[in-house]
Amino acid sequence: MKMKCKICNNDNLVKFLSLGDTALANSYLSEKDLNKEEKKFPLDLCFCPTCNLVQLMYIVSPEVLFKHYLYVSSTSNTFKLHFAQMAESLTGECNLGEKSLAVDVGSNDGLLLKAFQKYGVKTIGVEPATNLARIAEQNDVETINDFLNYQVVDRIINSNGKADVVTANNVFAHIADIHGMLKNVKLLLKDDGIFVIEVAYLVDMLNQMTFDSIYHEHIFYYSLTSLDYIFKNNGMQIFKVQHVPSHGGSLRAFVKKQGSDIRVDSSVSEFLKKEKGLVDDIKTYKEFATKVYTAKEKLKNSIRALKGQGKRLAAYGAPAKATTLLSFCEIDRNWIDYIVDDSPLKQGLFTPGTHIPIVSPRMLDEKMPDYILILAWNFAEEILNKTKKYRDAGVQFIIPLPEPVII
Ligand code: DWN
Repeated sequence: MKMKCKICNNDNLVKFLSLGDTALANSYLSEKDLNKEEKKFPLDLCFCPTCNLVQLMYIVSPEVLFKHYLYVSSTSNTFKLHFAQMAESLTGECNLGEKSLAVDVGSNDGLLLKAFQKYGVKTIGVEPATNLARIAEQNDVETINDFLNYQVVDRIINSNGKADVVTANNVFAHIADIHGMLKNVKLLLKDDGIFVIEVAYLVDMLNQMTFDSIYHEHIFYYSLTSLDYIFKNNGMQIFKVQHVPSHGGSLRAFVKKQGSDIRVDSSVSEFLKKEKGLVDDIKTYKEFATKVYTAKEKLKNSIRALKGQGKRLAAYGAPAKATTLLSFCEIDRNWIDYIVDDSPLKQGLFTPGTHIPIVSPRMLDEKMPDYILILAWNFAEEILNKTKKYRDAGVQFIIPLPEPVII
C-alpha cells in the first residue's frame, strides 16, 4: 500500500534520502544490553509535493519513543538561558500575569514553566516520560504524566480553566497525529490565546548539512511553508515567526485561532517569500541527499586518518543526533574511545547502534585524548569554554558538520 502524507493524505510522496536501518536515537544501552539484539528501523525521508512537508516514511510508536526519556532540557546552560528568555518575552508579548495559565506540551523537566513561574503565571506541564515528569514535580512544576489528549485537556480545563498560552518546544515534529494534537490545543486554548511552537528549521538543516537531526523522534522537518499549510487547514493561523539559534537553528512560530483579532506580522510573508522556489522543489532535496553522502565520506575519512596516525579520539556530548551521525558515518568504539556527557542519566550507558561508552568529564583527566569530536555541535561554544584546560594542554577539537573542522 502506497504511503500517504500524514498531513494532506497525498499518495505521491517522493523518497529522497535513506540513512539505513538505525537504532532509536535516545535508546541508550546499559552494559547488560550490549549482548542483546538491538532493534533498528528504516530511516528514510520523503517529500510531499502537495503540502511541501518533508517527513519520515517509517513511524515508530510514541509509547516506545517517549515513555522513558533520557534527554533533560536543563543539562545545558545555553538552554536554561534560552527558555528563561522565552518565558520573559512571552510574558511580555502575551501580557501574562497572576491570572494567566501557561501549559507546556512536552514539558520535559519543567525548565520553561519554572521560568514562567517567576512572573506569577500559573503553569501546568504535560510530559509523557514518567522519569522526567517526576523530576519536574520535584522542581515544583505541576506535571500531568501523559501525552496531550482529550482527557488531559478536560482535566486541565476543569481544574484551571482554558490556557492563555500553550507552548510546544521541540515537540511539534514528534507527533504523527498533528491534526489530533491541534484539535486538543484549540480546545485547551482561550479564543484570544496564543500557541507557540519551536521546531528545528528545515532550511538550516539544508544549509548546514545537519542531517544528524534526522532520527525516528523527528517525524516532520518543517519549513514555514509547510507549517502555514498545516495551521490554515486546522482553523489556526501563524501571526508571527522568529528565527532562533537553538538546536542549530529553529523557527519559533506564534499561532492564533482563526477569528482572533491578533494582527498578522510581516515576518510571516517575508519568510514565506524567502522559502519560495527552495522548500517547494524536489530538486532541493535530491541535491541535499547527494551532499549528505559527501559529508559522510569527509567525516569518516578524517576520523580514520587521525586514528591511522595513532591518535586517541574521544567525543563530547551524547545527543540523540549523535546516534544518526555515528551510525550513518560508521564511527563506533573502534574509532572513538569514549564520549563525555554531563548528564548523569546518560553516564555509564552506551550509544545506540555504535555502543561507545558514555562517561563523566572526569575521564578527560584519567585518559586525555588527542582529539575530541564535538557531537553536541549546537553547544560547541559552551563545551569549548568548559574544556579550555584540555585545549591549553594541546587537545584539539573537531566540529563534524557541514564538514569536519579541527579547532
Ligand atoms: O528534539 C529533540 C532535541 C531538540 O533535543 C529531542 N529529540 C532530544 C534532544 O536532542 P539532542 O539529544 O540531540 O539534544 P542536545 O540538547 O543537542 O543534546 C546535548 C547533549 O550534550 C546532551 O546529552 C547533554 C550534552 N551536553 C553536555 O554533556 N555538556 C551538553 C552541554 C551543553 C554540555 O555542556
